[in-house]
Amino acid sequence: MTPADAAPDLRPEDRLTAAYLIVALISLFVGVSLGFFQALEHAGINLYPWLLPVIKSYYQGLSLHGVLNILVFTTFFISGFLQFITARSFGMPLWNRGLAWATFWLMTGGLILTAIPLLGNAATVLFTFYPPMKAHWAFYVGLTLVVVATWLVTLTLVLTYRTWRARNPGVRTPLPAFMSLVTFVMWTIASLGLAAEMLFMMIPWSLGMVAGTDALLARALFWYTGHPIVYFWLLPAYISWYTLVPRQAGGKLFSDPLARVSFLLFLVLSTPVGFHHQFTDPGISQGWKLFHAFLTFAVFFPSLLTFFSVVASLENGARARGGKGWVGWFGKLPWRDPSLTAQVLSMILFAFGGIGGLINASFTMNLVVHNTAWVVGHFHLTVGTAVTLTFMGITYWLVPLLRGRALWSRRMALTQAWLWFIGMAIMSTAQHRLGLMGMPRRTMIGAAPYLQPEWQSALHLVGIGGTILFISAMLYFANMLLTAVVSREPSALEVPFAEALSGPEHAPAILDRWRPWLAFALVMIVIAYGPTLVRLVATTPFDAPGMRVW
Ligand code: HAS
Ligand code: CU
Repeated sequence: MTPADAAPDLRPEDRLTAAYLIVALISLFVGVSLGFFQALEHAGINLYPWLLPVIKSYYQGLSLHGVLNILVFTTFFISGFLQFITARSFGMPLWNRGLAWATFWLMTGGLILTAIPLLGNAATVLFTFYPPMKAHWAFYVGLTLVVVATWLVTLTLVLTYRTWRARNPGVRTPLPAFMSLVTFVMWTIASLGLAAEMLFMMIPWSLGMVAGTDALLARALFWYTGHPIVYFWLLPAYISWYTLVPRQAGGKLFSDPLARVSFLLFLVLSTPVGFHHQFTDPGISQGWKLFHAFLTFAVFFPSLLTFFSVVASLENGARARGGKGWVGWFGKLPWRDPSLTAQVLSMILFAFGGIGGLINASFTMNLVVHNTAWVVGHFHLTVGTAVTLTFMGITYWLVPLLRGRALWSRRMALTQAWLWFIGMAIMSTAQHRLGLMGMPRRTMIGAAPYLQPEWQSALHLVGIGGTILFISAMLYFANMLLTAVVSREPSALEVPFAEALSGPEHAPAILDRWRPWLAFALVMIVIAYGPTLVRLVATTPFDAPGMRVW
């Protein structure tokens, strides 16, 4: 064997990732298309009669929009991307390709099972599916299968890591693989709440095996998972910002050890904060809510570390390209590269999303914004931009790499990224303002008798921003489709892994160990959730009957 062919063939991993991306992008396509109708509805243009008989109501569309965009698109994209990144950064195939493919099919099977009642208007319960709204059992079972499949992805990553570790004792885990592992391990701990809600409450209840359920316990279990899930979406974007973007910007990562610290803090702090979604729920003591508020401020910190690292790395790249001045270097970033442009634009909006998050988390301030359009503005900057636009930016190199063909159009991609940035800036600013004026979220606002005249101008901006976003999305999907099907120019891209100014050899050994951090994470969860969950389980009467409100 010559050294050249000693490198393992990772094309099977590429095909697996491609399969995940196809499902992810189809889901996103349907999801964002429905978002367009919502934005128009807010601007006074009700096109829902056109969607009959497929989509029967605003709320059915909104349920599909939420589930497909933030549960399905994210989960499939992340599973495909992180398995790819892990295999590439270890330079090794996944532990067992049969298991990896079986996982993909299980996840897809779960998605199909979820989609049937959603499309049939039997699960119009929004992505949070709060009881006593009751969906068809297939909705809950399907989503549970998707979650079980994500655990199998964790298993694949862990076993791949152990194989690598056996061959490389004493070596620091490569940063991209380390971060991928942290992401899936964090998610596996975090998803236990959702799994418990499904297995012990929603599934038996929807199958008619038990007569009643309980809204508060279900919400507590949901948000146990529902906050850390946002970091399950965000950390893969951070993986790109830390380990790929610095190289794309022409520079190096500021510090490898600092990046590890940030991810380990997410492992420890992501979960014990879920009550910040339940500040207004009765039945949870103020003291525990306040404790979760403080821990939310703590989990803000690793994002501040990330802000610092990413700006330092971008600056390093821009200065290497001749950038000068305190802020002038920003213009010297390679703005003609759509992958980099999309991701840097997503960071800028995320800075504002983060500030809004702090306002949400501030207990008493939350009373002003809770359940208003403000929250919708917040999460369109975070998951709708930091995550989605970053993932789009990643596909601008990843899809050409997987397909072996150049991106169909660089200009179209650049236009797309800027339109997303502009459209989202307009739409989300308007949503924040509407929230402050008291406009509720999750409401077919054009049909609301209490629609206030002073909301109108901002509502029009929601429609305009939403339209720009829709155009951006269509440019994106066209470019992806043309790259996959029509593009003929060969491409020989590599994964743009970045080097670090301060490399892994500077990382203390504790940053490459698992047990202490896992133990710390579990202790935090037991402290933050134990007393409340034990009390709720012991005292809850489980007597709420199900309702179909649609
Ligand atoms: Fe959030 C509600 C608090 C981050 C998603 N959030 C939501 C909901 C979603 C969501 C979907 O405490 C609605 C759920 C529902 O349906 O009810 N959120 C926070 C806090 C953070 C935060 C403190 N959220 C996210 C992320 C999300 C996400 C990330 C998705 C991916 N959120 C809340 C709270 C609520 C909430 C309450 C409940 C509200 C309610 O009443 O219902 C923090 O993690 C944010 C940290 C972020 C930063 C920013 C760092 C910036 C970086 C970019 C660098 C920029 C560069 C560019 C380099 C500290 C890393 C240069 C910059 C220039 C400006 C030039
Ligand atoms: Cu949260």
